[in-house]
This record gives sequence, C-alpha cells and structure tokens, in this order.
Amino acid sequence: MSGLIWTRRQMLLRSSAALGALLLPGCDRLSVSPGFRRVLRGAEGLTMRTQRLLIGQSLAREFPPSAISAVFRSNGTRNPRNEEYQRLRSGGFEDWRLVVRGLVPRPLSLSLAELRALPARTQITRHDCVEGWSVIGKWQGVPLAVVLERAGLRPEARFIVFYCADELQRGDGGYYESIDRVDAYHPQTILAYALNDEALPVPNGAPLRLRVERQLGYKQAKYLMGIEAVAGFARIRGGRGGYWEDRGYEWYAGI
Ligand SMILES: Nc1nc2c(c(=O)[nH]1)N[C@H]1C(S)=C(S)[C@@H](COP(=O)(O)O)O[C@H]1N2
Ligand SMILES: [Mo]
Repeated sequence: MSGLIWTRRQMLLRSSAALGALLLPGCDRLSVSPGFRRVLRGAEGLTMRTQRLLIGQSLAREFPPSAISAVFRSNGTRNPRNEEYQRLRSGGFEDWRLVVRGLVPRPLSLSLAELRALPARTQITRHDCVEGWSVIGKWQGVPLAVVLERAGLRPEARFIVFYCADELQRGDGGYYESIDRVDAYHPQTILAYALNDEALPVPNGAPLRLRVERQLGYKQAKYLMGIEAVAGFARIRGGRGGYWEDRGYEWYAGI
C-alpha cells in the first residue's frame, strides 16, 4: 500500500479518536450483529468507521453537464448471455420485473414503467473502478429509499442485497452485491434506468442498475433482477456480501 494512503488513513484515525467520544453510541448500535462486529474488527472496519464518522450522510461530489465523459465505458459483463435475459431484452424489457423481497412487509414486483412513474433523482457523478479508471456520467433513477418505503423494511433488516441477471463464469450463481441501511437510505443511492438522458444501455446494465455513489465501481450492480432485505449475508453465496467480495475484495468500498 502506498505511503500516501497510509498517511491519510492515520490522519483519519487521529481525527476519529477525537470524534469518537461524541459518536460512539451510534457505533455501538451498528456493531450488534456478529457479521458487523467481524467487519469492524478488521482494517476495512476501521476505514468504514472513520469514513462514516467523518462524512456521515454527506453527498458524493456532483459535476456540471460539461464534465460528462464523451463515452461511459463499460466493464465486467457487457451483455448477459443467459436466455432469460436475452428474452427480456428482445421484448424491450416489457416483461422484466424488479422483485423486492425478504424482510419487507409488502413484497413488490415492479415493471420499468412503474419505476419510472415514481419520484426520480438525477445526478452527474464520477464512477471510479478499482482498476484505476474513472468516467463521469449523468444518471436518472428512483431513490432506493422510495422503493424501500413502499415495501416497508422490518427493523431486523440490516442489509439490502442486489441480484443481477449475469454470470461472469458459467455456474457462479450470478453477480450480486449488498449495502447497509446507511447507504440504502442515502439520497444519492438510486436504481438508475437512464444514463446521459437515454434509456440505460445494455453494456451499462439495462434495464436497471444500482448507483451507490460513495463506493467503488464493483458495488454498482448492473442488470438488476431482484433486491432482498436481509439480517445478514453470511448464508448467501460465498458469505461475504458480493461477487467480488467473495473473491477477496473489500465489502465496504468507500472512496
Ligand atoms: N451485474 C454486474 N454488475 C457489475 C459488474 C458486472 O460484471 N456485472 N461489474 C462491476 C464493475 S467492476 C464496474 S467498474 C461497473 C462497470 O459499470 P459500467 O459497465 O457501466 O462501466 O459495474 C459493476 N457492476
Ligand atoms: Mo470495476
């Protein structure tokens, strides 16, 4: 790890020690679940805790239209090859539904038209991939908070899991991701159906993708099929809360 990053982290740690006394009650509440306690014990936990202490619900930077990249490059899956997705795609996603289930009193099944009819948010933000490139794009979508309010969220629901249509390798169970309640209710966390004023292109996750703007690219799940409210993700797939997390990436990918 570069000396620069380490120095910054140490600085964050020092400032968080000062803030710690003020904010500890919130942290205590967060650390109730065994999964969370495990996260918070590691270096990743320190990063997440210090960022949360310092930035709380602050917004990711938003840019003027002039900053939008000429091309929003795509990465990972560019066109899910499974039959079900291709059938939905050839039907213009008319038959596609976003399923909302798990620890919600009112499970939902929402069409694109229904999602488009909900209150929308537009934001021009920078996408940072862990591979070291960035692009700026204009997203439009429905705040996840709006959908969660419709479905309801039981108190024991701590995370939202996002299931995607694509497998990166045959039989891998499919791409998936998860975020906690703080990010789920963050105003810039949206389910995006448009990029740069056009329907979300297939390479970028049509018909719907997650934008969770204070985290790295791999958290931005494309090709959404379902979301599930859960108390923990230890029993889902590899147990680490996401496709790349199961392969060693950090669950909290704050930037
Ligand atoms: N379903 C799905 N979501 C995904 C990926 C993927 O392969 N499949 N790749 C991730 C990574 S690593 C990045 S950088 C972004 C890329 O988004 P883009 O293709 O719109 O640039 O999507 C993320 N979400
Ligand atoms: Mo990425």
